[in-house]
Amino acid sequence: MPLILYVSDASPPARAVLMLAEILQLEFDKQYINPVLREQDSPEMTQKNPMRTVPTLEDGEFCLADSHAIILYLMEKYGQNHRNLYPEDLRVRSTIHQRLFFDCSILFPRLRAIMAPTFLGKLNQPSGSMVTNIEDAYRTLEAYLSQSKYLAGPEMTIADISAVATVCGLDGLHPIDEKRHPNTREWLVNMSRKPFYRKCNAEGNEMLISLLKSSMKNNKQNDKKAKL
Ligand SMILES: N[C@@H](CCC(=O)N[C@@H](CS)C(=O)NCC(=O)O)C(=O)O
Repeated sequence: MPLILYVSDASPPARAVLMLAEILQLEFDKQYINPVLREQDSPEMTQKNPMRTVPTLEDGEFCLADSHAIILYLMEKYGQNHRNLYPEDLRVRSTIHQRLFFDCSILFPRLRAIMAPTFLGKLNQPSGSMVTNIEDAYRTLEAYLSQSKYLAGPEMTIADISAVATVCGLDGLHPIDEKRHPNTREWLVNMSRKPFYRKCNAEGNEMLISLLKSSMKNNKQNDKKAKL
């Protein structure tokens, strides 16, 4: 039975899974869901994933939500020949887990805090506190990346693949200042040159940024009209 992945090209966490799948040479039956149209709220999707988010993985009878959980599942099940992406050393592995939780609990929510109200027509530019939160996340990234070339050590791991899908979106909205965060900028440039990034992430990220910027512009015009 083929693996089914419910995705949206604009979704950063969906693209993180697609980048890993590209490295592992996994084939999916991709089912496209448009989160802006709330297609994830259908009864069928709600049953598969009560959180109603993309990506969602279906492997036979088994359904799994959250890109980080999906990435770990795919690594355990299909990653035997790519152990460098998820080394067995306890401390390295624990650092990888912490960086994945950092993406899940800090980085992505700070991008989503802009995405959700923008697509609902309620935001015409990131607020001061949104920008402060993004800068705070960049400071943490910079601290990690001043210790090592990649997020969990000298080699690229699943932590980098997961985080880069979010960070490129944040950078599109609030660019990483090279002077203040030189290691983060260098890491992003390095990651964005990798073949799996070009194939599975670059276009979707551009689509997300331009969609967000055009929605903000529309929201601004609508605000002006409402005030007339
Ligand atoms: N932590 C989750 C976040 C998933 C998520 O929020 N995805 C967005 C699309 S980028 C979504 O499905 N949003 C719909 C919603 O939250 O209702 C993951 O890593 O998969």
